[in-house]
Amino acid sequence: MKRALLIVDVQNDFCPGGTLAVKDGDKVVPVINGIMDKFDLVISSQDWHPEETVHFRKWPVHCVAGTQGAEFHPGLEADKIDLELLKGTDNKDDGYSAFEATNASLTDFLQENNIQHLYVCGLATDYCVKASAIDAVTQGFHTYVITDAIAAVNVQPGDDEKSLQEMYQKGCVLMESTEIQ
Ligand code: VGL
Ligand code: ZN
Repeated sequence: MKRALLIVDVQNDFCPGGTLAVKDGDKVVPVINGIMDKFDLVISSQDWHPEETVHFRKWPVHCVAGTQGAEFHPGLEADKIDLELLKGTDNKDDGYSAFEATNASLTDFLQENNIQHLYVCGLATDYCVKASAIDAVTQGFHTYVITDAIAAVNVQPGDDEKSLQEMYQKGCVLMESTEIQ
């Protein structure tokens, strides 16, 4: 049984002080650092937008490719990442899911490395974590969402709970980091 950790969008702009800061976004960092060594492979995604995109009609400008806001949170142990995916690079769509990355195919990478179990953490619960986890389970991967290693935008209060429910309904397993063997 081989398993991989997918770290979604742990980037400066989604952390306190960033342009699309998620409440407690930075709190996921030590939790993620503490579990990275448990996995055969570690994969990250980064929101990597062009300066002008339809995405910025609904969101403040964030994670523009190559800017400091698009960098990983400085506390993340990024040297342990085996594959860095970039997504949201197109100017015509949101690109929420790590499976929509444009620099590499997550599906191909998982298949080539015989990964059947994908553990998802990072930011934000209600957008990119949700989209990535649902794509993973839909593609047939055993998919786990690490509930103490995610944080939500919560445009509407309760979006976090709704998102967890939706992921669970689609077949994702919800678990805490302490339950990972
Ligand atoms: C995200 C809103 C806009 C995310 C990205 O990473 O969840 N959310 N762009
Ligand atoms: Zn974005």
